[in-house]
Amino acid sequence: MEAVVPKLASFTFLNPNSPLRRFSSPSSSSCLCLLSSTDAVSLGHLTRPDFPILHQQVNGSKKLVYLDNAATSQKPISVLNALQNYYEAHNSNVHRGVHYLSAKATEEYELARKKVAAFINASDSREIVFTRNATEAINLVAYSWGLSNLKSGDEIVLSIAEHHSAIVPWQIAAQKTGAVLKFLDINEDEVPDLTKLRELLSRKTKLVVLHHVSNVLASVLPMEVIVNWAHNVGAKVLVDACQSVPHMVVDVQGLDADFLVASSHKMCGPTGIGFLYGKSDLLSAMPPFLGGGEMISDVFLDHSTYADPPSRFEAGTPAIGEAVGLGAAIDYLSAIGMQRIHEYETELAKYLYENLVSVPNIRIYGPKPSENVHRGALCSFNIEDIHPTDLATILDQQHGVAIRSGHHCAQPLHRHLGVNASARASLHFYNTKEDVDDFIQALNETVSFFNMFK
Ligand code: 7TS
Repeated sequence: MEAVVPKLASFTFLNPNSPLRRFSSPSSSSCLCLLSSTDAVSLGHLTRPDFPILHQQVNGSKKLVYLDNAATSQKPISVLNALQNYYEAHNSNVHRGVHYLSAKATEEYELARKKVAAFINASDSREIVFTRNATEAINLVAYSWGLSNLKSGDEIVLSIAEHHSAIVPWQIAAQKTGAVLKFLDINEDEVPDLTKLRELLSRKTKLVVLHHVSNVLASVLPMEVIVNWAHNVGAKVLVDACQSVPHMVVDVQGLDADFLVASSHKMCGPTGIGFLYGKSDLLSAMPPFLGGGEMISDVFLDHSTYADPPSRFEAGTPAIGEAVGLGAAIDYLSAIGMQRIHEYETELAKYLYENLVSVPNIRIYGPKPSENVHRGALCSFNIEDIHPTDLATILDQQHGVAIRSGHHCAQPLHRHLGVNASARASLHFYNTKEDVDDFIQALNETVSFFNMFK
């Protein structure tokens, strides 16, 4: 069992019934047994009271079952509270004023950076650059590192299962530099083919861009091994950790990742902020991405000199309140413990898969779970002769179940799978087996409804 020791004592839960209120004192030993894996009460039931949005009826009087967490996660009261508190007590611009509020806002903004660094085990908080989201973080690397390091004939290795935000910026960088994109296929188990990856890697490879956990296939890549292979040919690695950082322990030093990106809104934090982790020697050698205030050292009429990272990459007024909210989300996740979240979600994902597989005429994408194959906490699927958007619409309107349908910003992957869209149910730690049961029952009823018209 993991020792769950809250890192910070300061966060608060407005919900008086929240079991996690017990975490508000770091000296409280009761939390260790309350959240042990032998608890009769699941992590989902324990944490649900902290998410006000989950306790509502939608589309008339249907209980909301929220299973669209891969698109965005819900926010606990402590995060909502941190945002409100920031705007009520400390709102000001950062890094510029000498007055009290500006100093407070700067302190909170920089504390959030430290929390992100600690959360992913970066060796220095200056290795964390705040961006609008993961997409902007990838673009930052593509425009700054890519345009200054890639030349004609260099190769960038990606997989066909990447999110568009990990493909399109590299298409642009390749068009501008003459670099070539090499795509890794998925194998018959529907995971990126790692045997082929070894064949694709060569001295020409300058960068490998891969997801840690796929937002469609739910496959989990052995990133530590991949980074090692890439480094052996002298390539850098950018890890798209959008679907891993919110759900498991991610250790950038353990992975030896060169760059890693994630979005706050998928990790119970606010929208409008994400981050780039970059090794300090790489960030220090990179030119600015955007020009403006706060990213400079000196400005003359004909040229400027630039600040050190991370300021060099944070032009203009940043998302200060959002950073504070992200810090609160990290406190919340850390108080539960990422290993515990991962274990709970792995069980729940298994339960989802096992129940989903018995739905008539279903095709679930991605690897089959087994003792050696663990899937992320989501299932993308199609049911014969039913369009996934029709399915998602009926599930929402008739049953209050929120899932996503579409290509999930992974068109090349869907094309490879022979479809142009899929339905996707995705979990987070505040979901319960009852949510899965409600979803499966609603899905079976919806399938029967559509079958009446066959
Ligand atoms: N990479 C992966 C693996 C993702 O799942 C997403 C978002 C992104 C990058 C981009 O994140 P953003 O915050 O910059 O937009 N994925 C999804 C999804 O699967 N459904 O909606 C957003």
